[in-house]
Amino acid sequence: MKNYVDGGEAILEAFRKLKIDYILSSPGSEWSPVWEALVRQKLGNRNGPAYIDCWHETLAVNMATGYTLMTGRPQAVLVHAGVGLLQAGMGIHGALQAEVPMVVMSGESHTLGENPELDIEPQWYGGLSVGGTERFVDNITKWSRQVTSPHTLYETVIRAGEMAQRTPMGPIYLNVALEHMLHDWSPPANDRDVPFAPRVQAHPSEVEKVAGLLLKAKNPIVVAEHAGRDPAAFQALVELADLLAVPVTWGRAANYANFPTDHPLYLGVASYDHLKDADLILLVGGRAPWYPPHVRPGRGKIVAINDNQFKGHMIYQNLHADLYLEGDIAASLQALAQAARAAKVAADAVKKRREKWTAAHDTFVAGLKAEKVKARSGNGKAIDPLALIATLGEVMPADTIYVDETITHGQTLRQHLPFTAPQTFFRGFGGLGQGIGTALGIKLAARERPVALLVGDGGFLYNPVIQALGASKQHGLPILIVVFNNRKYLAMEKGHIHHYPDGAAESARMHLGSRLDGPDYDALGSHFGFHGERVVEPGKLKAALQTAMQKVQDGSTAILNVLLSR
Ligand SMILES: Cc1ncc(C[n+]2csc(CCOP(=O)(O)OP(=O)(O)O)c2C)c(N)n1
Repeated sequence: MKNYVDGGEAILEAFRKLKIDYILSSPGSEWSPVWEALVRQKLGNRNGPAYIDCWHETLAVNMATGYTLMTGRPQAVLVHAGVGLLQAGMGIHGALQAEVPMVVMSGESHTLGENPELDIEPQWYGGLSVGGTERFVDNITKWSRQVTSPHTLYETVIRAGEMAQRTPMGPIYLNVALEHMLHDWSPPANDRDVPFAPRVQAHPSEVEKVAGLLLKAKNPIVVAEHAGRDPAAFQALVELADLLAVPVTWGRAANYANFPTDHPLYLGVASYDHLKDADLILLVGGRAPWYPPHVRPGRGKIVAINDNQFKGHMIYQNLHADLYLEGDIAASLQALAQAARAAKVAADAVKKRREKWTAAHDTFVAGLKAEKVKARSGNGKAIDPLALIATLGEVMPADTIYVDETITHGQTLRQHLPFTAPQTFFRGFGGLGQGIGTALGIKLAARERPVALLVGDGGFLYNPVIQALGASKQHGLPILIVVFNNRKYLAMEKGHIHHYPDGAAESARMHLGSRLDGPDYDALGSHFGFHGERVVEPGKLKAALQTAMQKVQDGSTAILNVLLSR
């Protein structure tokens, strides 16, 4: 056996130094140098990243995203040349939007068979190599470049991993020539352990300013849009809210569980009516909190607390911020809590505030309950989406991680499911079709917790379903998939009617782009021996969900195809 110490080893060694746990990949022949290095790693019993082969590139990127959302640690994705990169593009765009760090790589040949000393496979000549693949992903990555030479390969990968973790976090793409990977490589004389990116904190003087406003405020309120992505920030927000009896509403476009839904200061999702009388609004992890953007939600001062306030991946933002606390969200919230503890807080005022908002919380919860009762009391013929959501809330264990890829049902499930701990809710970014991969990546990071993907029938069909189910089987990642099946792309119909309420389509009830005659979603898992059930009757829903959950707990993915009334 020959030991090739080449560019493949350089890449793997860089991944090891970056403490990457997984290489998520969809294969291409440029990766034989890395496969060689991985096999040597295995034969030599060396520690290093595990390799996961995926049958689709979007899936590979989505799994990396899910894993990083749970752990905070960036992973590596290897795809094939320009073609694999195009397939990966959907996931890369989602990762950019979600500010998820990762290193994505693909390669082409540069010599194309013209170097007599290097016998390159002929496929690279004649179309597979397009040149400049980094341009495919230029505006959907944080940074994308070509690796300049075999001599810069190792440090370029290290730098990509380090850069990806810096604010704004995001995917970095490297186009690496096959020839660079086949080239001999000498490990650096002075290699180093690469540290994770440090947390960057707001300056104490800025904290002091905001703490001053907060302590003076009579009616402060928190809008938490992406606060809960970091469990530490979730906890810090609970602590701060508790300390000063500041109520919290999740933002209108929350993609994470931001604050416990059973907390007496919790006011619901997008409960913006309360903002009208607020004299201070703490916008925590704001991305697109107000809609329409130009409408200011109240007269109170707005303080935006975030690490990355102005998101370069968005074409437009209007935060209406009067003040910024910039830096790690958890650290900012902890510093505010510390300042509040150090100051003399008017206990009476805080007590009164707590009573007022606890009453508002109770009213809100009673309203939710009434909505659920109504949804369940229907005519008994069809399952109301809220009846499904209510049943999920009853049956699923408290530590369930929900991954949401529904559309018209999304706001209802955010409002009604119990999210009492951090990392219990994730909603993906970007286009449809990424939910299963994200859920699998989350499961890979949290094997001990139940993971449930909630997805519309339309959204489900954009996913690489077979490939994802294959990954679930191959890598032992059982998840529950609940298809919210209304036999429609309902959002398309609603959007059409919104713009043409009395148009031809609505008058004739002829909505193009809306009808969806999908397959038996519950049967798709049968190829892998997975459980599936089609649920039509409301009376059978609970038992079906319990059975499906039992199957998941026994190690099998389960698909519940629930036919809904709307
Ligand atoms: C990749 C991609 N293609 C198309 C769309 C446009 N789109 C947004 S919502 C939607 C309908 C989704 O249908 P479904 O998941 O069944 O949810 P429903 O609208 O019925 O609630 C479509 C097609 C998209 N967001 N992403």
